[in-house]
Amino acid sequence: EVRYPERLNAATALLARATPPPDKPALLAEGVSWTYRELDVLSNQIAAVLRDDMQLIPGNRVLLHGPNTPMLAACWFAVLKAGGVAVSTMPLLRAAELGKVIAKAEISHALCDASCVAVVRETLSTTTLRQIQIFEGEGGELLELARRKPERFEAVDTAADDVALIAFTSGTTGQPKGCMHFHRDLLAVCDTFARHILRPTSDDIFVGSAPFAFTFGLGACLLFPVWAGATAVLLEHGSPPQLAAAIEQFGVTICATAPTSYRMMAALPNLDSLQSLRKCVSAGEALPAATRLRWREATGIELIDGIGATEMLHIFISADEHQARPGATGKAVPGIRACVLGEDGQPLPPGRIGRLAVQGPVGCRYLADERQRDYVQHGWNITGDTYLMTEDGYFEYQARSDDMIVSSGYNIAAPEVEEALLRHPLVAECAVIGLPDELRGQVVGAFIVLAPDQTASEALKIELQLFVKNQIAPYKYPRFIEFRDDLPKTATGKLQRFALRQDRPA
Ligand code: 3SK
Repeated sequence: EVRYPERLNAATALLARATPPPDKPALLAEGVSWTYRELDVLSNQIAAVLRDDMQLIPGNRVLLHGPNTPMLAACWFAVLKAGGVAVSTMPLLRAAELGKVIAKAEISHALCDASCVAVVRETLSTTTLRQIQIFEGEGGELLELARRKPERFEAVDTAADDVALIAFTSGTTGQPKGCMHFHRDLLAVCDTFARHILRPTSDDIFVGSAPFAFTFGLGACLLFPVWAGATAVLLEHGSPPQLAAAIEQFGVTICATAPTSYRMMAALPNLDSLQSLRKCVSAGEALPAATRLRWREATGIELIDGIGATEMLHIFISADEHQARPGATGKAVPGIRACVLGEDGQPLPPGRIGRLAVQGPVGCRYLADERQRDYVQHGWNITGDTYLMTEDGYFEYQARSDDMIVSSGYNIAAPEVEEALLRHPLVAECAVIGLPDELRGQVVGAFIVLAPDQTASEALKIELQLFVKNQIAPYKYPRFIEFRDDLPKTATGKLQRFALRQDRPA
């Protein structure tokens, strides 16, 4: 296990670690190339804006809202240098969802991309948010203020165990859970998954599809490249065609995205454009063996599969390209322990199916949430996944243990979609489940009982889909809708989602 000094600021530690030549490109985007020196200087200047113009006090929580851009990355480093706590949020969130996060984390400050500022402003009257600065591409008022600051900034002398970020996960109930991670945790994920499985070099060029708000993206698109002194290509939209175009344009060597993207990229007409790739990480949803095979046939590259969790910050079970085994996610990443627990909470022998439990340098610390005691039991983090461990220590994924739907790498809480549907006057009852889908892993499926005397129709399905999209992030809308006369319930009236799953459409 790697030991970190008691006083540690992860932003300065990461930027200083790889000692890349100052003119080495750190961040690339369409029309933008920033060296390590430029990233360091600008994050110093933004840290000064936070402290001097926005009156940030160490420990204050700062909302970072926008798509992955070099400016958002500079802001992220700046928040940590200023001693703040970074709370990155998904760019597509609606005001009601963002409001819950701001309230829960008691966020006081925001650095926001101009493209998303309207939604942040909508939350102002109902939350603790008081100070907002906006950036726009490589401009905006934040940049203007920052450029007037000195190039040097004395980063706040944080403790290794001070909270550096809060990452939100929507949880099964749609009530967001904030996962607090320390400064040392940010280095620990580099010293486990990146050091032992990914093994990047400073010559690597990374790209990924996940926003920084999803810690899979934060690691793969920012922490690991900077830790290695490598280069990160930042994409505002990480759709498969955009990923493929970026791989060709920038000569990307390491790609990190969900299985759905690999399936879609493998089907693109010009696979030659992917030839610069040397390593590909798949996470966010279970990797079907057929996708692994299809990607290997298309590119000659063996996918590095992995499972992580927002609670654990990054990937804890994985196998590199040489150790990969189809049908298994991998082994516990060096530095992390994993086992499968039975109903009695005791480790099961190999070959038995049970709840995955993980221990390592990073663990779950929910912000003021009773669900902490479900996640951490007897020192083990219970991830909510069902697994089997083989005799030789490979973990084979079986299912999610809860009602979370994972579609194209997005986590979607079934009850949150139900709540949105139930607001429609024609919906009397509904149940939402994940339906298996070849392309997306799962899709959101809704079973709806209409109000009395209402008639089901295709037009009504479309209306309900739009209705959901207008309330919550559009990727959460039900792609499949079925109208029913009633829904399966227990004697006490509790919805039986499992009965719908068994009885799902082909
Ligand atoms: O979903 C995952 O497997 C994952 C991977 C890395 C970091 C975070 C998560 C949730």
